[in-house]
Amino acid sequence: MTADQSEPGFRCGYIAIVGRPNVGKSTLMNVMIGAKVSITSRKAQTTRHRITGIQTSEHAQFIYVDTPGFQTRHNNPLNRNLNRTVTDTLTASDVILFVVEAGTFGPADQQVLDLIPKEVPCILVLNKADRAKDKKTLMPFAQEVAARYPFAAIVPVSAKQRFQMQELQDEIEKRLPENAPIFDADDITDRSEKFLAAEIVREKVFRFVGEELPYTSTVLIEKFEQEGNLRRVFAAILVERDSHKAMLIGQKGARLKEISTQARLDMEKLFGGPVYLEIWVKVKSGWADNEARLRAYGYE
Ligand SMILES: Nc1nc2c(ncn2[C@@H]2O[C@H](COP(=O)(O)OP(=O)(O)OP(=O)(O)O)[C@@H](O)[C@H]2O)c(=O)[nH]1
Ligand SMILES: [Mg+2]
Repeated sequence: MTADQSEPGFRCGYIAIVGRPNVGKSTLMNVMIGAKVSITSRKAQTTRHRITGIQTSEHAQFIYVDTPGFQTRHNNPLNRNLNRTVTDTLTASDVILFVVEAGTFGPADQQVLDLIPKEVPCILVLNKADRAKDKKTLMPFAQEVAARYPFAAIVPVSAKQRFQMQELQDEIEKRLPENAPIFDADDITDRSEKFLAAEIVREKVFRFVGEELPYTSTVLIEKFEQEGNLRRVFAAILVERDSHKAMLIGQKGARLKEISTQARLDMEKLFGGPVYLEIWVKVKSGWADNEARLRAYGYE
């Protein structure tokens, strides 16, 4: 499919997805664009970068910008970086999706709401509506949150069950400015395969290793080569301590093997070809506490 740049009335714009950690922002973006470009997990603070996901229809191009969940607890350089990413994204967007969990609104949600610039239309998205035992409770909850801000629209959804995705897209589309498309019609992200490969490995660390380790580790792609359809990826997982290295590797290397296999399968699906993946675990303490190092690891 190609987007006709000369078509009158074509709409194109940036849609920021914001909210406190773990409300389902990344899951929502992936479903909206129909591909998994942003990693997700049960644990809070999974997303660490601004990630663009693009979807083009006959009449419009939707450029979603997934952001890290806004951090309210630890004031370290990594979290300050994440929060700056959220605030920068908000002012540069045409529409904002403010995502909350249907039925829950707390101080962390309010802190994000306080950041939203009044001049950008903001849609309240009540995600995880599948979890509401009694659907009748959604209405009063929506009204309670709506009293806090002049939202342009309110849409209950379930990203997981693909519920009301079209309704949400319609609400977004009518608020996008008339513009020619910025990206090619078949682009799904502006991120490189190398970046996406690192993110996929990081997701598996979140999924397969205990509570603390995912937050004190990061992933570097040391080499990314392509030969025909085959990608060769050499990744390093950086951890703070020797004990973390042992945890990642597991008994007789079993855990690292599981991480590698799952990461490779996801890469093959996303890149559409075979992947050879090697992962090494390296101890490098203090990587998250140093601004210059963070920049070197791709944090803005
Ligand atoms: N029941 C239910 N769970 C959902 C839904 N959407 C997302 N989740 C789950 O919520 C958890 C968090 O999802 P993410 O998409 O990683 O959330 P996020 O807001 O991007 O989180 P951070 O990047 O950490 O801020 C995952 O376990 C998802 O599977 C939904 O509609 N219903
Ligand atoms: Mg996320």
